[in-house]
Amino acid sequence: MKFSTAIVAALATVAPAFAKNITVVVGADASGAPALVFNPQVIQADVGDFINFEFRGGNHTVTQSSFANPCTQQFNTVTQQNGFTSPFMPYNAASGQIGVFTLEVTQTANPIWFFCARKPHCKGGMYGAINPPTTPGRTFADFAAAVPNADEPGFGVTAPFTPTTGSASGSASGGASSTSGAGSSPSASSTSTTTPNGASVLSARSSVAVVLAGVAASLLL
Ligand SMILES: *[C@@H]1O[C@H](CO)[C@@H](O)[C@H](O)[C@H]1NC(C)=O
Ligand SMILES: *[C@@H]1O[C@H](CO)[C@@H](O)[C@H](O)[C@H]1NC(C)=O
Ligand SMILES: [Cu+2]
Repeated sequence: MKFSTAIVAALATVAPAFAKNITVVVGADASGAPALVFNPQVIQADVGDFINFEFRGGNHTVTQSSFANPCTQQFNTVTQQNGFTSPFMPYNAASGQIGVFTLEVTQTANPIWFFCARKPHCKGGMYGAINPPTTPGRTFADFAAAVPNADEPGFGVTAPFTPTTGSASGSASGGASSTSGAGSSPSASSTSTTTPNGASVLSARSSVAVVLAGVAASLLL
């Protein structure tokens, strides 16, 4: 039985009726054993979808990075905001208690790159993307290929990230025309930046949803 916080429930009430819940398992493999994974690693989501990161092993974060710096939390120099991050979300094997970190997708024009900020987990495989482009040179495979040589400073360190402004003439070939930061939450921050180069901007709201108790992990997987 899963319980969500009032914050998540409030977001859900304003989401489109067709919004999907997408589960991403963090920190455990298919058998439930601890592993340095996000599963699935690549997520296709529509506006209004909720992505629920379920922390089922170890002690990890999900933190927004950028194409240029796949293992560093982004700092958007235009909005002066950090990319999203969860706190450290430790799995409690004794109780079976998991943490759930929920993002609501508010745009699909720009990809959302993410990683675990517990060094050296990013280079160990804990990175992923929401709606990565198919533009050659900007794909998830390109992002993944950059990870081994990326800086990985660990939790709490940010890297400047400057999105290309929406006045650029080119539009993304990943299928997007424009970004609407359709704010459906009073606490939402959103951006409306078109990035022809496919770099990510802050584009999702986050909230920490707690947590359930007393359910055996094997039943959850
Ligand atoms: C998604 O999850 C929320 C919160 O648990 C729930 O209220 C909503 O009905 C779910 N939506 C769908 C389409 O399953
Ligand atoms: C999770 O990791 C953080 C950062 O190292 C640490 O502060 C926290 O105590 C850890 N939690 C548990 C339950 O191990
Ligand atoms: Cu981790």
